[in-house]
Amino acid sequence: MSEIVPPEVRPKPAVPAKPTGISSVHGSQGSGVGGQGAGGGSSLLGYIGIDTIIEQMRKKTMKTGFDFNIMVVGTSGLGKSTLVNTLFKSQVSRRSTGWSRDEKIPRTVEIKAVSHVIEEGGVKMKLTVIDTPGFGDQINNENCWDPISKYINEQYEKFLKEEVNIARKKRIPDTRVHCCLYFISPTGHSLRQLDTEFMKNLSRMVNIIPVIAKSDTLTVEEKIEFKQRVRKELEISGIEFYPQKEFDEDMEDKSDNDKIREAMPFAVVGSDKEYQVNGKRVLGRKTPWGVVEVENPIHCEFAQLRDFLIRSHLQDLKEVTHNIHYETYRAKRLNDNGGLHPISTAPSGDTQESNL
Ligand SMILES: Nc1nc2c(ncn2[C@@H]2O[C@H](COP(=O)(O)OP(=O)(O)OP(=O)(O)O)[C@@H](O)[C@H]2O)c(=O)[nH]1
Ligand SMILES: [Mg+2]
Repeated sequence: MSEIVPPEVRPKPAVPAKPTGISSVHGSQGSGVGGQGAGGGSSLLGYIGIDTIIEQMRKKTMKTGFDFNIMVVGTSGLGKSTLVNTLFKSQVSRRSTGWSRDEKIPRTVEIKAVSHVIEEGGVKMKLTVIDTPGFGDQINNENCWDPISKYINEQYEKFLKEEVNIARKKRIPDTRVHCCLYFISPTGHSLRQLDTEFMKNLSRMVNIIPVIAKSDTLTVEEKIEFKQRVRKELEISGIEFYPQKEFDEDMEDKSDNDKIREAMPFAVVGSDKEYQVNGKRVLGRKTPWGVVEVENPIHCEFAQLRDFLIRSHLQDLKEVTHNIHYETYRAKRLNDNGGLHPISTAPSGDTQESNL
């Protein structure tokens, strides 16, 4: 990734090698030149400091920060905008997205990106959530994914345009969609044809993460059964959702990702309202029989989804976006363009600028 790649080799290392006084190591082991460094304490098997790359990368990332962009899509009224608010108001940032506490979230009518720069432990992340209008309530829903795929491609195009510039920016603002949360209606039945078609189309250009919306409307058994059915139907339809099996790098990766794939699609509940439960303020949905707590893993899988997106797979989502989805777009685009001519972009509507 542009911002988290190892820093270039420089004459002076950012982190001093330790222990000091190690001279360079030439030739094969045991050639007898050890112990010639200043202080005489080094040997051929002495510490070189390769592991300091981690510290160097950490420092670099802390300085530059990084972008992470999540898009929410799905049919109308499934709680997409609510979940955007939930993400920002939950432990991700404890901030609000602009609606006041009692304001009702209006129906989304255009693609809208909301960003917050979140800082933790000295690391800055610009989290952008791209909210999209719900679809599926037209008589003809054919190609209803066009505005979404157009937006995704526009961000690739913007990045490509910056990359092929002769005077390139040191850090290209990354507005590319790193993952797309696809909201599935909690019907308890099957996926609708529109869902499978939509996901199939989009999974070729972006990381798709299916989620079951409004899971508080399902009983525990219904939820388990519905999740199983959705997984099966996704497999039958050949929809590759993230983390894609073909990109597992080794057995450890495969075993970790298998567990996640078996837990998907995460059944979430969204809310931006806070209630007092056992002396603590929690985000939740108040019902006559109690509060459904959004961040309580016993009540729903929102916290699991958030940890998966941010704590365990953020870097991988960015890498798959860059190395697979963007690369596919880039290769096609340069091929179509003869690979030589300057590329012109149409103005891309609602876009974001990095303010990191
Ligand atoms: N039961 C339940 N209701 C929810 C949940 N999330 C949102 N809602 C309610 O569902 C309604 C629609 O929520 P929105 O967030 O506007 O849905 P949307 O998907 O953004 O809708 P569009 O913008 O029309 O696509 C609101 O009344 C929300 O309060 C949930 O997890 N469970
Ligand atoms: Mg909405």
